[in-house]
Amino acid sequence: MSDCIFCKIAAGEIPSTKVYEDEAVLAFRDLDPQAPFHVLLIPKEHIASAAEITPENSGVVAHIFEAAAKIAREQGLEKGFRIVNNCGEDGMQSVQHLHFHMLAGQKMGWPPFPPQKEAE
Ligand code: DGP
Repeated sequence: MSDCIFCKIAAGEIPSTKVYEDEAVLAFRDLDPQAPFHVLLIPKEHIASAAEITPENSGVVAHIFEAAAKIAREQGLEKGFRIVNNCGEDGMQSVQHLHFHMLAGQKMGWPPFPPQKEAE
């Protein structure tokens, strides 16, 4: 996808701080970190969102989770981490290329959204 920021990062056309790379997956530091450790894991192939995962392309998702476990070992994240995928408008996805946020270095909050008042 010629106008996709994350395709450009994967192609090396936009610089990023890489944490992990192999033939199918890239992990790089988020521009706007929300935790002491915050990287984005992306497939190099363009998949627009989690809603576009199919039997044909789902293998790369397993590959991304393997990469995350490797990163956790390499970066000393033995206390744990959180992986988040934002999908679509309600999921607050802002970049339309599948990505997983890997957050660590502090205790995470839950739930990840303000409590909503129930409809009366
Ligand atoms: P989301 O809101 O889930 O679509 O997350 C998109 C994330 O991508 C957001 O945390 C900021 C990050 N981001 C956007 N543009 C760039 C960029 O050019 N470089 C880097 N490193 N991160 C970016």
